[in-house]
Amino acid sequence: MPDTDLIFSKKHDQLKDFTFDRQVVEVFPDMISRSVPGYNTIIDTIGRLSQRYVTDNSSVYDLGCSLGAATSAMRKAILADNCKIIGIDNSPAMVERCKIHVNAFKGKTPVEIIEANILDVEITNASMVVINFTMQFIEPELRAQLINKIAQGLQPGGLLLLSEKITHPDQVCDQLLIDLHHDFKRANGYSDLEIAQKRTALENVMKPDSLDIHIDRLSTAGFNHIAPWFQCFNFFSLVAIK
Ligand code: GEK
Repeated sequence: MPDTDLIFSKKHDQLKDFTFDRQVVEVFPDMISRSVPGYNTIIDTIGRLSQRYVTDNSSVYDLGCSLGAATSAMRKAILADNCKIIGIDNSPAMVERCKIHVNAFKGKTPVEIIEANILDVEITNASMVVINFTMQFIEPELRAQLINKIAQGLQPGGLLLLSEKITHPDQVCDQLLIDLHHDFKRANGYSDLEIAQKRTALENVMKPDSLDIHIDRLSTAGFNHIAPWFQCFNFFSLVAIK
């Protein structure tokens, strides 16, 4: 059983910006599954997609891998030979714990977990790239550069899986989706105080785009086939094929 996320359960006099530090690492599996609608479905689907799209002699990237949930799902599912999975995260505490999680299982596909900024790493010979709820933490003006780099590093026919929290351009719909997400968190045991304090802590750190902006950015980068396959409230996941 993962430790329960109680980080924002007490009133903080001064809220600091949210960071992926050791305290977050301790409760991360509980935090993400109680906060992100459809998280487990998305992780399962990443595994299924890797079985279909990962090709022999290629690389697979998990950008912002946290504790390696997507990496592990792909490692279990990949059938192709002579591939490797590269998981990248810039939080030292996440990387340290991720290595322990990943090394606890053996699999035919080797995994390398690297501590780095995903903006700085090279992507080459990739058949699949996953960026699962990480782009929202990248400065908006740097997102096109990241997507262009992924598009260039993917083989023709390669697949990008992108999941993000989104905003809705219509204010009424946006507020409704936010309210429904907060209801989801309340139903999963978070109090109004926890929801409000986490929201404030994330304000300067997480900057969601609209679905249209994501799709435009992917088309401009040269992805020929784009399909949002999952949406629940203000969270979505899409596949983009080069
Ligand atoms: C999962 N994908 O479980 N470079 C590298 N890592 C980064 C950067 C960056 N510039 N910015 C943020 N991160 C995971 C969940 S969590 C999503 C992803 C969430 C990392 C950050 O350290 C954290 O581990 C991850 O991106 C975002 O499928 O918590 O909402």
